[in-house]
Amino acid sequence: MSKASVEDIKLASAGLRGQLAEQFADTSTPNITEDMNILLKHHGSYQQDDRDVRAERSKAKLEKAWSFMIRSKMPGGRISSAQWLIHDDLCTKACGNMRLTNRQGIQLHGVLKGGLKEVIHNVCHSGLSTMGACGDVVRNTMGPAAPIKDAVHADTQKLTEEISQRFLWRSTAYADIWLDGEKIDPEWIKDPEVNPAVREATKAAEGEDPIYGKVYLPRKFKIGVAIQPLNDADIYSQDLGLVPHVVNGEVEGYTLTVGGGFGMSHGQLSTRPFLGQPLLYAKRANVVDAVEAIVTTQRDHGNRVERKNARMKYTVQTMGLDGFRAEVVRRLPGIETFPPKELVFDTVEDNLGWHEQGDGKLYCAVFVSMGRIVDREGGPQYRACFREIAETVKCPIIVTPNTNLILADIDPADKAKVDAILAKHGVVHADGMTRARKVAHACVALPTCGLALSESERALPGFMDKIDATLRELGLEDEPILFRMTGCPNGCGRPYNADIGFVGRAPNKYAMFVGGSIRGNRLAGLEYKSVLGDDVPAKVRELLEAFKAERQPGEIFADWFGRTRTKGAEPTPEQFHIELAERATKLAGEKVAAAE
Ligand code: SRM
Ligand code: SF4
Repeated sequence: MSKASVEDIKLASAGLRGQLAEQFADTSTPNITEDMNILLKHHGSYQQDDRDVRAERSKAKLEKAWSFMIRSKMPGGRISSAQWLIHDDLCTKACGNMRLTNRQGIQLHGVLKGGLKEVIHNVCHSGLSTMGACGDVVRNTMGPAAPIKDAVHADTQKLTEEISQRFLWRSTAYADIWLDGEKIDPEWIKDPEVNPAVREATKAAEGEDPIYGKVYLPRKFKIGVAIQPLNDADIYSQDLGLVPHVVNGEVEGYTLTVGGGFGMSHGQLSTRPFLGQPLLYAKRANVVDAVEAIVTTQRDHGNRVERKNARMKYTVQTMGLDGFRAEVVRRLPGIETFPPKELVFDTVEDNLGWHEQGDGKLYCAVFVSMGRIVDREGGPQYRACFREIAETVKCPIIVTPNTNLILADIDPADKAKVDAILAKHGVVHADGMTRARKVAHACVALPTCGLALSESERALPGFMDKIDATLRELGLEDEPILFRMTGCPNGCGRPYNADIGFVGRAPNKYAMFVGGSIRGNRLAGLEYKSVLGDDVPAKVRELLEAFKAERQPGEIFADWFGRTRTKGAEPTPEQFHIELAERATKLAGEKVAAAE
């Protein structure tokens, strides 16, 4: 029997229900079937196994060490202290720590099958949700992290919440499976803390999902909002980016960019990263409808045969930007759209340290190494530190797109208290760090990610120690240079628009992409196909030395590279389209052969 496709599995799932409840009720196995894992993603969880022990368990003829990763969604990264404490408590059900994600969410790893329901239940009771954190739907919507109290920041945050609410999948399955049917049960529905969006979505749907239909989207869909000149949500990497246009201090409307996305496969030219392109400008009142028109265009025109080419970036390439725009506009009868406004960005960096937020209060953006909230022996005690802050200062908390944490709404009288708690737990302010270190990020990779080809989160700090030494030696410690790493070409660490991106190929081997930009608006090219981990710092040194020698006064790394270098190999659009067409023909042939 041939394996069911993801499309078939979604179609047969009855609102993403499948046999999840039955399989999680079965205590005789530590895992679920691969089909159900596909559905589980839409509920915000992945089945994984501990890859550190995979080989030794296989040798001993033992089953893989199965567990589940669970991802909480919070638009714009906003989480209250009470919600933080619930997540911190849940670490005991997981591997003892949590991971801030670069889409401003939180992941718990290592949750056992028997514990997953309790974890999801508690996340929901905290007022957040895991619905649609993964899967072929609109994911967590990213937004500007800084809690600046002005009309523009208020509107961008409101927009992330409106989008999140509009695009939650609708089905009673979520509540039935994880909340004991509490979907319409007084206990949790009456809980004032419960996210109203989850409540509405879980009780609403009998029958077909009004936006997603029966087969949901062809692939994941990512949305981010950024306020110029700070591109912290990295909008060009998103399927859909939104940038407010401000008139007299108020948001008049948003420019929408489409077709960004980073996943690729090494050596397969029909897959490649793309940056988003400006599509149109819409007045504020019409923005969420315009987003829906884009999402449904992708729903109806995206590739449902080849998942490798199913992201909206390929739909935009295949239809052409003008063709795509025409289809979106056709879906907005009676709504006027305009040419996009010009967009100018400076950087994707977080503004670390203490700042005024505009209402007499302060916020403090705290550096978290690789986003891992863990108590390290002899190192920062992140978990204990943020637990104490949540318990005693009780401030709103924000996860940034660079996986740092912002403590918001701090009374100036409490600044010393917060500093004392940070210092007590060895969580130092980033002042002494190189500027490159403050923004460097690596994806999770080993030991939990099933797709990792090499180390990433566990490797980058070591790489950066050596790179930092070179930066200091060359007097470049305050230069904005964006380093990012991923353990495979899927690009979770967003390496393809970094100044320098390391992309895992095999254990201790990385492709090096160079020539993106800290502004997030240029793609890097493949400079070195495969570099041994030990040789990476020397390759970086060569680039930094050349930059130091050749730069013009005040010129940043990205501008120096753009002025003096031709980027390494990157498939031209022509090559890409030829490969894409060849692949489609091959797949169609295979389908006919299978049917015969
Ligand atoms: Fe990702 C798959 C982790 C952001 C592109 N990503 C995965 C999985 C779930 C592996 C899997 O499919 O089995 C990883 C789980 C590892 C683990 O053990 O935790 C994973 N991705 C992450 C996170 C945690 C990395 C991080 O350092 O924070 C990020 C979670 C964000 C969130 O809260 O939702 C994360 N992933 C990204 C980004 C960056 C972004 O979204 O801004 C990208 C590139 C942008 C894009 O989507 O194009 C990204 N992840 C992928 C892909 C490639 C998609 C593609 O179009 O080809 C995969 C693989 C897939 O979907 O088949 C993937
Ligand atoms: Fe895993 Fe690859 Fe994503 Fe890293 S980039 S988390 S290795 S899928």
